[in-house]
Amino acid sequence: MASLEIGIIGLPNVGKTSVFNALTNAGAEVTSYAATSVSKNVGVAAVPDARLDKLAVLLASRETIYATVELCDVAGLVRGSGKGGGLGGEFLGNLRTMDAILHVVRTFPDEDVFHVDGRVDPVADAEAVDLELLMADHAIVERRIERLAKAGRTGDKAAIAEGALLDRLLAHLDGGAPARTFSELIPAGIDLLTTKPLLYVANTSESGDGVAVEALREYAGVIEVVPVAAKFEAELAELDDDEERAAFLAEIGQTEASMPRVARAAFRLLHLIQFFTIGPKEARAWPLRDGSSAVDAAGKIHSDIARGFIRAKVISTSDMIACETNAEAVRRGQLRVEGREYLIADGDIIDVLFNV
Ligand SMILES: Nc1nc2c(ncn2[C@@H]2O[C@H](COP(=O)(O)OP(=O)(O)OP(=O)(O)O)[C@@H](O)[C@H]2O)c(=O)[nH]1
Ligand SMILES: [Mg+2]
Repeated sequence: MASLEIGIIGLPNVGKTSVFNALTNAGAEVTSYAATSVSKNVGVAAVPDARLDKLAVLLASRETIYATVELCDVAGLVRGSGKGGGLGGEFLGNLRTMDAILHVVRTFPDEDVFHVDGRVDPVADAEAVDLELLMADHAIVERRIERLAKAGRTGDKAAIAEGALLDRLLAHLDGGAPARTFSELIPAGIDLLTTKPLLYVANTSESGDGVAVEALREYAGVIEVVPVAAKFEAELAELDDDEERAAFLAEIGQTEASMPRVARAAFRLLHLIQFFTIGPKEARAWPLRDGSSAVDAAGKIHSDIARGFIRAKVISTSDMIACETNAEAVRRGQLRVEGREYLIADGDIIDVLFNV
């Protein structure tokens, strides 16, 4: 994966762009452009990590390079989009290329901010958007079933079997459940939206909107809900003074900005971990799929490093912080030598010896 791409969706005017701004603050590059009738914002957000900050201090690294997430803020989802055509169809098409969906739901009450239905009801809003995604998938599965039925009439056994499977999937969708909870394997090449990894962001007021967020959590079930006071944070993002920003965050009961929280949720959702490379030049974080080996990690850094992999020196972040210096880590025997099959753990610091 080059950079993780996350698409922001939600009803019109619920604060998607405010969430986007809150998440992509502090030097993040934001470009705004209009493509036909869709105007979208694309921004790269760094994923701050306190462990990497500490390591950079220990090693006196000149630069700290965090992992990044690309966020794409598109126009609001209009009812009926799921049926395709016009802005809705294009909008949903944009989503298909994303690694994950971040669904923004308004919980903040504010009579001055227009709501498409004239009332603030996070569960009804979330349901309305989820229903559009479900309808879009429904249309795709239905079209595929029609095509398979034609092939099936010529006696194509595989087409008949897939058609039967898709009939069951369609019934599942008709019951209001997303494709991600369908118990059978969905054939490759069917690009559905309700199989995409999903996170909810509750766009809250400064008070946190406890009751509304709890209701949304209940609706979301196993899917994570991350509260973000978007308007408040987007304003904080304009402050240059870190301490001042921290003080404002503390006032609403937060110890950190929302980006690390959202990023951690997205990493969990996508089964991603991070490993670090550190030295006097830079301290750098690399996202990696959980369950990857040392040679996979080497390949993230450079394909040559994977090809010429000899061995990796590995130490966990906590051990390194306890040891403070490489020399001490060696003295305590905590700098392990690992082979190409070693499974990387979250927070491993690795140094690959390779030969090209
Ligand atoms: N009070 C309050 N207002 C907010 C909050 N978040 C967004 N708003 C306001 O809601 C309005 C819409 O915010 P946007 O971020 O533009 O919403 P959007 O979902 O991107 O809107 P569209 O792109 O037009 O669909 C603006 O007037 C914001 O100032 C919030 O947390 N609290
Ligand atoms: Mg917007």
